[in-house]
Amino acid sequence: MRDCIFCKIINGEIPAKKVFEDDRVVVIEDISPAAPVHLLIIPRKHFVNALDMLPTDCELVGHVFQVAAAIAREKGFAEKGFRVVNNNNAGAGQSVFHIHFHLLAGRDFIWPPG
Ligand code: DGP
Repeated sequence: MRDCIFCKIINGEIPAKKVFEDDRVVVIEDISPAAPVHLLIIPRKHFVNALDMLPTDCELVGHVFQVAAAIAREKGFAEKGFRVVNNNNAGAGQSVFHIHFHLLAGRDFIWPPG
């Protein structure tokens, strides 16, 4: 997708600190971390957000959570706890309109989120 910052990161046109990638997702460090661990799990396929997904995309969403859990175990914060957050549209805090999932860890979190 032209002019999509995450498509450009996925394609290597814009640099980012990649921590994992496979055929379906790329995981990068967030440029503006909100926790000691703040990663973005970004599907390679461009979806604007959850409203753009179809039932045939369910497996991809499951894969995102598998990747999140694998990273949590590998980096040692699985037992302490971590959060996976997906913002949909501006009112919920979405600022980049290519679907992504925040993986946050390394501090205590409050509920409900702000
Ligand atoms: P959201 O507000 O939910 O759409 O989250 C977008 C996140 O993307 C936000 O935490 C900041 C991050 N971000 C925006 N631009 C860049 C970038 O160029 N590089 C990286 N690594 N992260 C970015």
